[in-house]
Amino acid sequence: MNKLKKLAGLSALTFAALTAANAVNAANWRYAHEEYEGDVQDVFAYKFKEYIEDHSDHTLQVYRFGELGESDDIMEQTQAGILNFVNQSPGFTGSLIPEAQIFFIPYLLPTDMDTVIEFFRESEAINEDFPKLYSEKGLELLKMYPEGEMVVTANEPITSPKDFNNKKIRVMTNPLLSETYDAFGATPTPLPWGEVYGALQTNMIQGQENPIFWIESGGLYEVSPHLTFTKHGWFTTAMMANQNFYKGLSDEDKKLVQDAADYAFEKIIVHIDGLAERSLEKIKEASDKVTVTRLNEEQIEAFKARAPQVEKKFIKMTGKSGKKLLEQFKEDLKEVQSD
Ligand code: 6CS
Repeated sequence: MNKLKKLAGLSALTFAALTAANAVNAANWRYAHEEYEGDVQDVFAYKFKEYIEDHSDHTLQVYRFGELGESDDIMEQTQAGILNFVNQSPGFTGSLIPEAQIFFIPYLLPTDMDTVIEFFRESEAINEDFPKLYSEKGLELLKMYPEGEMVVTANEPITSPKDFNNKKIRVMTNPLLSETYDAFGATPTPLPWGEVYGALQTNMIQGQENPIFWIESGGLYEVSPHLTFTKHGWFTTAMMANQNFYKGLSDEDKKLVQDAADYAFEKIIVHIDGLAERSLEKIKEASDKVTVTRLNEEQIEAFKARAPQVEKKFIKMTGKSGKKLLEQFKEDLKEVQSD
């Protein structure tokens, strides 16, 4: 064999060895979320995947709603280490982390989108306190982000707490959200997502709350056509990793994961800008039964007046830790609102 051939042989061998080493180091991570193709959590997941796959040899498999079960199922699978990443909304995390219910104290978060986004970026409660609370449950919190303003849909327009009388309103499965709807005058009915459309269709429940994009994508307006903007809150969600998995990553991969979450967050902020307006247009085009009611200040006051009793329940449910978190939350809100 001449020298050149030998070298070529060697480099081919080295190349093959290096490729094999990369293949050994390259992992296929699993990530589940609670929504459908093209929805906010799906866009986040695919942006996260794009970053991971563009910046490493790792691959990411995304599972959407229903592929691995309900929200509680994908959380269990993540805690058990079967999944590496999960997007679970605080609406379903209340039994695991009671403090996550803070998002269901009505009228705590403002509805102005720029302020909400700044709050999520800057808040100490979001970026420092919550990661500690999730960590106690074996979860590495990577991002909390807003999906859209909450809107009530019902079988009639709602303009006052009186209109909620005798209406069963579906809530996500956290006890504080039940307190909120109880305070609003309704009969709260906790249900997992998979049962909501059917329950509305069969009149087992008479309403529910969700952001507009979800009311459109899930077709909720077909069975619950009266939309009311109450301005009482935002749908917030959280993306996290199994903590043992995360802690076992190299520093380089930890940074990759953090950077991918930051990248997906920036993309999602752009994605949700104007999303509610676009979704509402689609709803109006698809149905002539839909009505849209935007409460005026006086009407809002009637609901707002009932918020303090929910706040008290939150403190009762979460004790010292919840009280401290709420104080921090309010301080952070004050800071972004005074800018
Ligand atoms: O209402 C729900 O249960 C669902 N809503 C949204 C916006 N995302 C996922 C969640 O399961």
